[in-house]
Amino acid sequence: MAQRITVDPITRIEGHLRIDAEIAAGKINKAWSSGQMWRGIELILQGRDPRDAWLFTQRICGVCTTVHALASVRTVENALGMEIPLNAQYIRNMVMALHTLHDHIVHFYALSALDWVDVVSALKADPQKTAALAAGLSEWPGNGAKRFRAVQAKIKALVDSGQLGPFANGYWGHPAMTLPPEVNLMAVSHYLEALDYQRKANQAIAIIGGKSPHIQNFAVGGVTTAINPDNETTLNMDRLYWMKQLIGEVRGFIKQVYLPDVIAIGALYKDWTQYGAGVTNYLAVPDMVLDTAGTKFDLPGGTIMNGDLGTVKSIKSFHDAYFRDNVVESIAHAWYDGDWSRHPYEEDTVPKYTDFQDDGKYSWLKAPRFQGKPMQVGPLAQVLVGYATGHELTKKYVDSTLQRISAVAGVQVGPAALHSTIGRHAARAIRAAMLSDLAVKHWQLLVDNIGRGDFEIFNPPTFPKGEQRGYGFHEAPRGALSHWIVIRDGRIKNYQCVVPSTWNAGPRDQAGQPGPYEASLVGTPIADAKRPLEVLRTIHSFDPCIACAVHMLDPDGKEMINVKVV
Ligand code: NFE
Ligand code: MG
Repeated sequence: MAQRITVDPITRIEGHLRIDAEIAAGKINKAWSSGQMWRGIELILQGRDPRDAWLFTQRICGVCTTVHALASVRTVENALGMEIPLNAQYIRNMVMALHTLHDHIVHFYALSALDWVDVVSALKADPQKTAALAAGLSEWPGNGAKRFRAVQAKIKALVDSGQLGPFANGYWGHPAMTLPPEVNLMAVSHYLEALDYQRKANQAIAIIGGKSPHIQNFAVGGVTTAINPDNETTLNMDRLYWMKQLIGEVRGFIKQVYLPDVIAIGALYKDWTQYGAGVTNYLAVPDMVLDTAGTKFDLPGGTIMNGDLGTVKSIKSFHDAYFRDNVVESIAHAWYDGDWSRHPYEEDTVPKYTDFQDDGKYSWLKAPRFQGKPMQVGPLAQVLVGYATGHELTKKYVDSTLQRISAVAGVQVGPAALHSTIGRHAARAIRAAMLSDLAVKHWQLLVDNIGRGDFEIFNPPTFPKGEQRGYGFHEAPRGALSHWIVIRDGRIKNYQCVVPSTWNAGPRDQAGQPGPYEASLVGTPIADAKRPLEVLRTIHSFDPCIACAVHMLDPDGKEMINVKVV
């Protein structure tokens, strides 16, 4: 008989996510992903000035704090047919890249590494051997035996005190935790260092964005970051070089710690390249824009269908009709009134809660579809689109990463292995490496442009009478994010956010097609139904953010059950 498990809430994520899974013969054969919170930001926007939308939408999330700001200003600019100055593009790109670097570091270490790394096992490691192993992976100066011994002493003090602090409630000693103690010790040491480096990325954002989280320097039409090399209170060379220093430090951590860790851990868990593929239709949007109109980009976007890289189709500009015309959201299984499937310009958001119904409505998330198909979004989508289109930077990092994984694993690991739980981690680390290079590049583009005497940052928007429609996208840390606006006489008539975690975590649609989380769990073995670590591994590999996905609050203060086995 099938056994049903409910994991509610999934922890180490933003927001409230419930996963239900049916297990038969030791494997998941059916799964449901349910967003358990609702916020209604889209409704708050109705009737407001479109120039304010970015400030409201940015509050959708405290994790991806910049991404809705960026998507929103692009959306209004698209509706008004505006271009923005080059400096504004570069400044927005720097915010985007640095935010992503911060986010990917936090995700790997704080939010998902402990699904793979057994903290308690690190006590058994030999620090000398750990240093030798780490030296074989990278030249990071923090990888000495002295440091590892100190980290081990810190873990021991925590364990002896009986208060594990951030490491409480892990599945320590779980049979699916198979890393050698030395790798565990190295990873815990890097977990602690990651806290410093994610902060440095945020510090760089604050220099250019006023503060972080939640930057203050965007505007419809550009940015409000005044540039004057001779003024102490504006963006000047002093601040730019401070940023450059921080970018360099973060880049060092990504190349010498994060990417090598993912390579080592991915190789040692190579079985997990066989699980978690789920939906292999992929969607990514282009980003790191290079011109005023949004027609040239440093990171490519497009779609791939059925895991076949030969089907790749590019999304080329901020005005791309292929993207604009093919997005819909379905509410057939979501707690909204109706059962329609509509284009975002035509949508509404009318909450209507029922209970959790396996075959009916069971989530606050809508189900986005592209040409009627569920799509997986995120770093893996962008990396695969780049790889399929021959994008040089992507190819360089994918090929070298797969070679290094193969060397550690002792078997040839090819690009097909990326369609998996481990593949999502590998792609995120690859994307972080690419963005650390691009942050340096766009810093230079900004400095060169200022050096040419261009201090322009803003084109004022004007709102004509009547109706305008527009959309804007951004490749956020969790994937393709788009906002859609209908403006009427200078006010917001309709505003819809179609968000990365909604693409990935959304429920079934009217045709019964499961979303990416749901599909990815099917076939996953579960060693111990009372401690479903494997569910966490695959769900965390997407980097869930439910605040983004449903843009709300749990109003009824329901009891939070960790795991319920029925
Ligand atoms: Ni709140 Fe966010 C958006 C999502 S970006 S984390 O948009 O999903 O990574
Ligand atoms: Mg929405």
